[in-house]
Amino acid sequence: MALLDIIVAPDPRLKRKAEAVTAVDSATKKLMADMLDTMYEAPGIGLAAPQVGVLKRVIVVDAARDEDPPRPLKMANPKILWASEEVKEYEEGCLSLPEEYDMVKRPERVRVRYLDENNAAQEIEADGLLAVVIQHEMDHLEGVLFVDHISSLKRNMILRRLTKQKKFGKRPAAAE
Ligand code: K1U
Ligand code: ZN
Repeated sequence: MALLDIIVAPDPRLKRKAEAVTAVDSATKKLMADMLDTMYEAPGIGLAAPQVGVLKRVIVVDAARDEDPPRPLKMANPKILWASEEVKEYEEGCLSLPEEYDMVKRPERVRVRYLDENNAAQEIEADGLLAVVIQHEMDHLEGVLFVDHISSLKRNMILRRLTKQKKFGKRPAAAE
């Protein structure tokens, strides 16, 4: 197991488009396993390869509820085949935007085709939190962050806060 460093915004590496994998080989399979370990350790419910500095179209997701068994998904070259017209708003977070959250509207249901860790083509239909997280992670593959879906006023506030944190260190804990 290897834990990978998660890139924190603002960082130009989070704004680049990732490249398709030609096939899920042993290196991609190891990347998927390391990303999943990194995601659970963070802790998070999704992670995209560009967040760990790898510009490949690979994401991992586990949106199972705490009381349910883990349901990890490892996906290469995910493609949305269909998205519902109905949209739903959900409060999103991002491991690359620590402690920042905001409401984002996305299609409520999506059908997605991808290559699994064994290079086999799979299709799933997702709704609820799973649909939110898959779409959020797929945005990372295009260099898009959840703050790109909100007003420029809020986005700039969040990015300014994160820039300050990088310059001066992490926010102090609230006084007791
Ligand atoms: O950085 C990421 O892309 C991961 C992100 C995924 C996500 C969460 C919520 C809505 C959309 C996308 C996270 O995992 S942020 C952390 C988080 O939400 C969480 C952490 C532990 C338990 C439950 C949730
Ligand atoms: Zn994210």
